[in-house]
Amino acid sequence: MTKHVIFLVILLSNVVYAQNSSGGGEAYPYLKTNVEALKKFQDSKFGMFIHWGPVALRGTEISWSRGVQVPIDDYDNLYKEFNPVLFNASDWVTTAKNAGMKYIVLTTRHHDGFCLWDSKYTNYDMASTPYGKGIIKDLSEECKKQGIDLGFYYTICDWHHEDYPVVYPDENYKFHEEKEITNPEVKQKMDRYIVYMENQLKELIEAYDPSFIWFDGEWEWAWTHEMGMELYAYLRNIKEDILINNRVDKGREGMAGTTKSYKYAGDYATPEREIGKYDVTNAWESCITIANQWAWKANDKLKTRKQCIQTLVQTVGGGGNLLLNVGPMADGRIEERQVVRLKEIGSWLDLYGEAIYNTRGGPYLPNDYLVSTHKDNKIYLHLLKHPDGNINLPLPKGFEVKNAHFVNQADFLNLKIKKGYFEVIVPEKLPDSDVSVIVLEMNKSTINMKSVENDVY
Ligand code: FHN
Repeated sequence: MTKHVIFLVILLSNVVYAQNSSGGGEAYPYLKTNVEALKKFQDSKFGMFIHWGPVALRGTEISWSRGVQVPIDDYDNLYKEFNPVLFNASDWVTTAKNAGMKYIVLTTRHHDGFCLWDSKYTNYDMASTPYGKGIIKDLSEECKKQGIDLGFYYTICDWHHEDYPVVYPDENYKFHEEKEITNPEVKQKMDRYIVYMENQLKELIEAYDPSFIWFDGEWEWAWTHEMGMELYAYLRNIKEDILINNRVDKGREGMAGTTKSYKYAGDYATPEREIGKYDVTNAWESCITIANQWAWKANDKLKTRKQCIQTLVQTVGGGGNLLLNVGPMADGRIEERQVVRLKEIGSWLDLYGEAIYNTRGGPYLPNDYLVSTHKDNKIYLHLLKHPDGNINLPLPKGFEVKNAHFVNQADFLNLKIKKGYFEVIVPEKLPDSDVSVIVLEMNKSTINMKSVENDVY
């Protein structure tokens, strides 16, 4: 029996299956996403992405500037200068909490191959820097202390590792090249590289107990669909309720991040640098930068408070989570202007978080001025701008609107109930300059409410 079949026999006995995710893909059709873990992830809505490494010393993009803006030899020796003496796990976690974020995903190893923990399997890691130790233990302990979930970004492609066959930069580099590994020596090295990854991932999971593994770098020819499904099953065998994104396999559709079909492994989809398409059936999470670069860059252009809050609302209203990225500086601090921006988002969530956390997207499909979420017996209408008039919405079958008011305001808004739809009379001035939220109190629970396909908006 393969190493995972035994696991499957155990798994079939006692795990609750998720409804709408593939989990193990076609090689492991019964290895379904853990539904409790997925529910907690989807309830959390908002996380902090952190891209960090010795490259912060140069302020260029992590991995992609290696051999381009920064000569390879210079880049690969940055670790010898890397001494983030101002790194403080409590500062990072508190900054995330103050933003209203419920989880953190850290780049443990990006395509440049450098490891942010003291790994038994390489010396190209934090233990070899003047700082002399990993940062993940402190971060993991602080996350547990503050009730924040922790996830690990882990790249499949590693342009520094001697056994990984694809290099970047290269004039012939292609993102999506179909190529078989025919050379026996390359095959042997790739097999050895897969063992390296398995060993490191096991090391990370057993030592620091992450809730998610956030794969990336799966697009290159050396990584196959079969390898992806095996790696997914391998990880679920180590920690049954761990969540693994769809970049473990080859099923995502580019930056849209959606999964082509259930034949591919992964528990949630990963749109990148864009708000994912409306999908309230399958779990998804948009990863978007608070600035332009993933890694820290001096004076990088920061998104405004309104852009950040509207991005969060549009992501959640579409049925997804938002993973908002910060790039800490080489000394270990998150720069003050990013801390301030994050706190501004947190202040909005202090007022309107009930319309975000533990909700699900819809039932009304997003348009240019409105997205919606729902929870318990409430529908929340998030106004991205004034609708220039009133709001006319179809009444979901079997439901009645009992009243409508802005969140945190007692005064009811005027409602006109008509046949099959209703009109909300919107005052000229909206209460919030970023996003105003109207709550509709319904006659019953909205938990099984279907999306409303209708253009009466
Ligand atoms: O190449 C990476 C990039 O540096 C960054 O990590 C993003 C975040 O998801 N993913 C890849 C680009 O798609």
